Amino acid sequence: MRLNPTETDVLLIIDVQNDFCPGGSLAVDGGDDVVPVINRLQDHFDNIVLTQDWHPTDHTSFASGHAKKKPFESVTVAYGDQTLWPDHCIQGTPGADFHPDLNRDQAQLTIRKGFRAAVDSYSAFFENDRTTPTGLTGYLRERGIDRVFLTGLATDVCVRFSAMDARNHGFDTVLILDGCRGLDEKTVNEALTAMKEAGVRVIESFAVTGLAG
Ligand code: VGL
Ligand code: ZN
Repeated sequence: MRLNPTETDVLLIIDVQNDFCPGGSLAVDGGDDVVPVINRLQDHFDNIVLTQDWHPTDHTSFASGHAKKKPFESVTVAYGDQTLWPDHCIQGTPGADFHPDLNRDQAQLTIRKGFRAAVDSYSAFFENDRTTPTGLTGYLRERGIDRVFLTGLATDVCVRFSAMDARNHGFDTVLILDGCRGLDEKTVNEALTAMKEAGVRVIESFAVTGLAG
């Protein structure tokens, strides 16, 4: 069935940044493949919001700041477990820039997240302490938006957390599978199961654009 987004829908484009694309410090396999898919989708939406992972150099999620810790290990911080990552998306660096081919002319808002040194933020809605809002819920509500379509990177981290929070806030939530790529096959599958259980609808971009691939 063809979906026709209206003015009460938003396309949310999560973290399509150089560091998450091939050649970047936290590269997702095929991360740049989402760019043409997302660019085609944008013609079908009145409302488009970007997120940008935006960390200070001493960010708590960087393994480099924790003695004897390596990327992908975890530590306990004030709000619980935090996975450690290679340094990535440092404010003002090329790695934090959006992929150069991503069309950004139609986006109405960029939400930057993870800018507090002591708190990571995977979700577009809430930081990892699960209590600090980014303001996105209020923005969408005030604009009368009730359905969120998700695309971007990474399926198993920031896309997953954003989709779950969208559901928890009562938005109809749709994941556009070919507009997303993940870090790891196993955690991508876990993420898809968890999202579907939470009521997230999973589609291919074809359902919106009518175009294959
Ligand atoms: C992300 C790990 C750390 C993401 C951001 O965008 O999925 N993953 N920071
Ligand atoms: Zn990050």
